[in-house]
Amino acid sequence: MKLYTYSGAPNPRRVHIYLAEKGIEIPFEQVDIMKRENRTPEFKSRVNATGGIPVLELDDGSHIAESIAICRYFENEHPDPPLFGIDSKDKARVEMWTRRIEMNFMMPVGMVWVHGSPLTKGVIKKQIPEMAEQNREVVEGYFKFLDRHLENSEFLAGERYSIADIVALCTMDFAARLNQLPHSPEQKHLDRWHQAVSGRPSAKA
Ligand SMILES: N[C@@H](CCC(=O)N[C@@H](CS)C(=O)NCC(=O)O)C(=O)O
Repeated sequence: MKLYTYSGAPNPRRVHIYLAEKGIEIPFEQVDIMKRENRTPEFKSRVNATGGIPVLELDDGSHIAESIAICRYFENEHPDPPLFGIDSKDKARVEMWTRRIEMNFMMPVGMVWVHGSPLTKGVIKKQIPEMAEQNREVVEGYFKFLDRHLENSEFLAGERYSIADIVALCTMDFAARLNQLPHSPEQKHLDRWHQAVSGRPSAKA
């Protein structure tokens, strides 16, 4: 078993944090996405047809792509500590927040990255600066939404740290570090949460 990854990229980081929370160690193989190593015909035909990383290679030679699917695989194999919820309601809330963060938060941050970063300029056919600007506003609005939610909730899905917090942390750090989109320290509930999840040893993964 091994994980195809790229240090610093937000989607692989989800899996690294998740594995650190579980205390699971597996070998990694770096795939340099800036050099497009994940887009070679060989990688796409053998490892992941859609080209994204992370990808988990199992001992039978098969592959699982999509960061959340990889974490779910490990959740089934190593249920403790539970990071996808503990009962029907809790599991549904974790799912709800994970989907919200992926679709309503990571997606616009990704649009800022694709259409606004000099690092992606040579990769997409045409950057549309208006797309970056528009999505920047969506992200700023989402910070406010999260701040309001976290006023009454310790973690995103309630009283327990979960995969939803991992996905949100990776998205926020990606927004701040690579897209010049930090939250405001005046958003004190979001800031409290961010400091708490960043202070966990797993956040260094
Ligand atoms: N939905 C996928 C997204 C995978 C993805 O887009 N990964 C990025 C790195 S954060 C990537 O491979 N980018 C380079 C590329 O798409 O060529 C997941 O959750 O794993």
